[in-house]
Amino acid sequence: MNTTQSEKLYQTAMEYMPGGVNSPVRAFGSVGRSPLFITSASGDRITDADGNTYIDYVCSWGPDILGHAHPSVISAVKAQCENGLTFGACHAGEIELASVIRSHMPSMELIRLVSSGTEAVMSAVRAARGYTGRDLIVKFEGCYHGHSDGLLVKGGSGLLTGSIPNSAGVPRGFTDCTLVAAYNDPDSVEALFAQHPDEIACVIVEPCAANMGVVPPKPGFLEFLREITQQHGALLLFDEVITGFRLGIGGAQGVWGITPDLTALGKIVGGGMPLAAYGGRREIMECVAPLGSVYQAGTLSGNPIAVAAGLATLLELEKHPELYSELDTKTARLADAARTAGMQVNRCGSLMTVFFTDAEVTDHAGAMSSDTGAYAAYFNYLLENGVYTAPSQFEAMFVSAAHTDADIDRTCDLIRSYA
Ligand code: KE4
Repeated sequence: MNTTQSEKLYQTAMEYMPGGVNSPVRAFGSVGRSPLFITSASGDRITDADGNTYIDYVCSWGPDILGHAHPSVISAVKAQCENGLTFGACHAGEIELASVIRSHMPSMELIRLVSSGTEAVMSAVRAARGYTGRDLIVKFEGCYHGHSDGLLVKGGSGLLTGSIPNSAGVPRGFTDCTLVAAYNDPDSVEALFAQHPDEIACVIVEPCAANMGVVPPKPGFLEFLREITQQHGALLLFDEVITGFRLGIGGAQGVWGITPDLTALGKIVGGGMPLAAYGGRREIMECVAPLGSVYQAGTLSGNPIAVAAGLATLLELEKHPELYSELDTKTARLADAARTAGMQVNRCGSLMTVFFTDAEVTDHAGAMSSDTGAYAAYFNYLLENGVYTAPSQFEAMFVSAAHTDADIDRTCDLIRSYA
């Protein structure tokens, strides 16, 4: 496969951007090759600077659930562009998008639009602290919630101590209020509440983890989190940046029938444009400025172009409810092919990860036991054969409505023939 142009572009990019990229995972560091530079995408295909076309299972890390360049989204964005790109003022589209979001996630009684998942989660955590008057938060090892300082942590020794930063540039004090539990391990959460009664503002969780590879919640785990937070006056914050509108039109909270106090959304809700959102119970969100004293703001929050893309995407999802069962069937076929090839597979709806380990992966430790070198070889085998999957073991494959049966079949054949 000729990737000469991408390699040239990469060399030049490194003169301008750290590692030549604007987000680390794009650097292909863990799969041992220089990154592709993409020039165009349509449906379930992307094309790189050398003219190579791939069946795309990254889907821009989730936003492209309809496939790339969906006509309805493109026309909505083009139409809005003619009216101006940004006003820094209120516009009716914000109301329409917020009302569509709330119609599918009624737990989000009040909603604030922002520009990235990181911003959504960071702001929701601040709202939780402002509302409860408590400082501590609990997150789970292996879950990723964006790059705000207090969430760039790894478990302290034995998990019961304050966390330690897992990024340079984050002062130790910024993570002292972040406690880390083990995903799918209720005892680790019980222990933190026992040690810090009445001090925990919220528990933040990916309702289906997808940043250590896909690790679904064990039966009862989310219900347990709902109960223990209610018992202790803490809030439950669902980070649905990936699962929102992905697992169903009502997100993970719709699939499992759990009402969180706060939700963060991203990716699909912006339809491929920089838009995310957080929201929750009215009395919590009424703490947010200008109503309340929790400050949060953004020049491009609720940007008209991003709102147009997000709204067009959600309206398409509403028009085609059958899409979710079709996504489930397509992804189940990919999972079956991977299991036939001897891989460990975790799947939740149209999210999937293959692991190269003998043991079932149900938590961070299990994910870390997988052979990342074997994953890199698998990634490159698929890429050389025209299939672009996540360039990291600890990410997810995303399937879109645009993935044709022929392309799913072709991918399954490739996976099955991978020995
Ligand atoms: P952004 O700031 O990247 O829009 O969203 C942060 C975020 C928050 N919560 C969850 C559950 C997320 O998965 C993310 C971001 N996801 C990664 C991929 N796992 C984005 C890709 C990247 O970092 O380049």
